[in-house]
Amino acid sequence: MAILIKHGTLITASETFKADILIEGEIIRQIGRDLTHPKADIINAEGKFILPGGVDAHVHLDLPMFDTVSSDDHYTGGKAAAFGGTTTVIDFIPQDEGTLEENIERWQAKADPKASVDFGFHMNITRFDKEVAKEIFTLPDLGITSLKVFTAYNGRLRLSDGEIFRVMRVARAAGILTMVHAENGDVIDILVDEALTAGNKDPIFHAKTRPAWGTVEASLRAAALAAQAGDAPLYLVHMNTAGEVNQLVYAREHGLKMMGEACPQYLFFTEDDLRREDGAKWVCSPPMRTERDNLRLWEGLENGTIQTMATDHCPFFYDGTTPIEYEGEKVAIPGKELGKEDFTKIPNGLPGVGDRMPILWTQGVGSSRLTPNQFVALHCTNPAKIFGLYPQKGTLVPGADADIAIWDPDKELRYGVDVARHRTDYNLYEGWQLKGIPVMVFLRGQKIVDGENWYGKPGMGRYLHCHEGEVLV
Ligand code: DUC
Ligand code: ZN
Ligand code: ZN
Repeated sequence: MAILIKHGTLITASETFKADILIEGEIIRQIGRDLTHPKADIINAEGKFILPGGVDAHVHLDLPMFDTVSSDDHYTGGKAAAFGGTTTVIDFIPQDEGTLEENIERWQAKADPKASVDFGFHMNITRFDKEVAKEIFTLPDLGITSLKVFTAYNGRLRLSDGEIFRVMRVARAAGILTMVHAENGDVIDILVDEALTAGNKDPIFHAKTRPAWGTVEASLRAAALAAQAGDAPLYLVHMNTAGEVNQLVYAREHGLKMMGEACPQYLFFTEDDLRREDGAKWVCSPPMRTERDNLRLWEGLENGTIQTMATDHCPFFYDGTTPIEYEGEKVAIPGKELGKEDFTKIPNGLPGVGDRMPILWTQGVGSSRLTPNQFVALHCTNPAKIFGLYPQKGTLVPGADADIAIWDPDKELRYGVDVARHRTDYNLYEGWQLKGIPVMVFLRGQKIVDGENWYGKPGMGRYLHCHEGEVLV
């Protein structure tokens, strides 16, 4: 089976050029001018941009939280991703009971039959001892070359500084990248207790009890631990404060291999959104900050201080008591209403995997803040390189997987929950006017999105063995 995409303008992280693309089976066979093939299906992409399928390196699918579960699983989340031009996601495996390998097997058993786009895994390390240290060395053989540690969520996910230091040393020796969630867990717990005692239970107190200083300080702490761990490579997830951008610059000036990840929500929203009547929709951790933070994060993207754009996709229903229609069925999953009386009970997380590329195209490329090549670097190529999936993923080159998004730069639409395909009842970008969206998407040579139509299936997504990644600093 061959497909020939003709007359499109290809956009990679470094070049923009007109060419045809020949897909044979699952891979890109040829890129060049005036390509022909006797049997290929021809797609005329005149006037369209051809982008590599996006790589979202930070999603949470089917994640149990509080008394519910995030509302996109590996099928529905992959479908939403695909409609937004993303064909690879990297999901986090919680470290529950048992060995790391048992945890990975359990998560894989959930993901495999459902996945509708290709997927890799990061491993959360939230419990650490000598056994876990040994097991970390086995992760690369299982296809996992990144792990995440937390400086917050005391008594649940957090490791002590000493444990993080040890994890970083082991990870470095094993060729594994350490990712860090930077907040100050001690301060958060004290402020949450005080807020509840004072009867401050509205969503805004989610932001007020998780101050930006804690994030800035914890990001520098993580950098310092990485330095002392023998210059362990470090990846700062979901950057949300101006100060983190400064810490990235500082760490690099001191020769550290520290990279950073932005997420759209921290570019567009502030804690004022949590003051709205429906503020629970914006509750995630870390929380929204200020306009100054938004701007500094934009600068970090524009000048290359930040390497990737991911999402931290972890959606919940706003009103999980009222069903939505999803693929012809009524679906309701308990969500944000669980915290109606108390912000600490609002499930943390937002939809975003499908929004990432369309929103950033309009807001980033459309406003000339980002070039189309920077857009591809941030959304496709850099995450693929950092997490060891390049050049199979994240670029347009002969031999790569034929993961392709055909982009119509002129198409305008009003975005919102009815357009985005997340399995939830709201969208953060409701009513936003967009120009430029993916109109056809291929996963390893199979057309999975064509306009409004979905051709993907559960189980079509394949588990990706991540290799040791590149340090992009
Ligand atoms: N933050 C969230 O808001 N949700 C999932 C995990 C995380 O770190
Ligand atoms: Zn996190
Ligand atoms: Zn996350």
